[in-house]
Amino acid sequence: MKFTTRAIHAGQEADQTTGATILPIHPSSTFTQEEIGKFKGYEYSRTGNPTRKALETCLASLENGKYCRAFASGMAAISSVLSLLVPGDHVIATEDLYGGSYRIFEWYRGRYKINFTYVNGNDPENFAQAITSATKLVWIETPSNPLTQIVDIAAVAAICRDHSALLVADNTFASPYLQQPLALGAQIVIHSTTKYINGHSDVVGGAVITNDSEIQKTLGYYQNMAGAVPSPFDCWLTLRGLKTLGIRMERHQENARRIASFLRPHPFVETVHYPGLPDHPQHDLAKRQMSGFGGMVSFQIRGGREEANIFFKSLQVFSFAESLGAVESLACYPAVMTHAAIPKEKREARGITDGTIRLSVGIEDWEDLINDLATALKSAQINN
Ligand code: P1T
Repeated sequence: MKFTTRAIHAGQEADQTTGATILPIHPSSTFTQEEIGKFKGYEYSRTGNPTRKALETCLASLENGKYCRAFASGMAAISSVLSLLVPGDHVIATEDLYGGSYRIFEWYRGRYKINFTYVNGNDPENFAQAITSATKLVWIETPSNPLTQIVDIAAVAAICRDHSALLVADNTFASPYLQQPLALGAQIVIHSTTKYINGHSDVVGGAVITNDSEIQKTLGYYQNMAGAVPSPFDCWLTLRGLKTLGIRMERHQENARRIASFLRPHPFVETVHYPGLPDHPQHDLAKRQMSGFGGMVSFQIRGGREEANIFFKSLQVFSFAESLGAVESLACYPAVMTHAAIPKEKREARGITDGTIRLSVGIEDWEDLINDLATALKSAQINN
């Protein structure tokens, strides 16, 4: 079956006892057992829950994976993958990545003697240069947060294979609708389901998908042990959001394409980062490994914090807020918000300056979005 059919039906058959067409929310924390060791597949909701199971089945299907574990946040999903590491292991990560991922990596470096090397993800050769016999994981974000850099998943997967390292792809920006890293050779896909997968800014969640039964087993052990599981209601809301992922992504990227084209020649805009622009350095690669360019656009204004602040305060349709991937448009200031955990010199060296603005383009009418940006840019420019 094709993508949207699976998004609507996978893991969500009619309820066997009542015939309810829509999956019930199972809030029960516990499940009555028939006798010692005999029960209907569920014992206790930290370990497993039917509504969570439906979400996990659907997400595994959409990533073309065998297994999925859902978590209470994207960060909890990331923590579960880091539980595969032991002291002395080495991890290579893309240097453009979510500030919270950087924060937890640095925590692991300090506390657990795990070494991290950050590389520019633009060129697979950078991964080949950094890889050692101690490298256990290679962690990529593609498109990356916030500068939308693209990593060649298949090329990096081949390097990982040669060195027995696991390739982990954070697929949050693309969503499984536009990119499926397992098919390109990654062993693990993670998501902040808070973003496009849920799509309505009303749930925080995460997920890990894999085809490897050993990894699945360890993640399941960790999920039950650490207990950062999503509530049944959050799983249900996420499944509801997921049904429209395909049509939302089409609209997100159509609006993003128009906005990137509007920003590109604007006199107060220095650079625009959007993989759909023909002059994006990895436009051709994005075209090859993705089926669309997504809804995230970032840009540098010809100004700094003061001008950026005027821009944000002038917005009427875009909300000035963290997060991304929902139906409403959001504008964010990475230097102080999503990427504040990265020290200033490192952040600026990686291209996130006081003039960097990130847009999560929603599904509103594009004319209203462009008018909003035009007005806010004008206000910021006058002040410059
Ligand atoms: O916020 P949470 O659901 O815990 O997910 C963490 C996370 C993981 N990976 C990527 C690529 C992310 O962007 C995030 C969260 N990002 C934001 C909150 C943000 O505004 O960028």
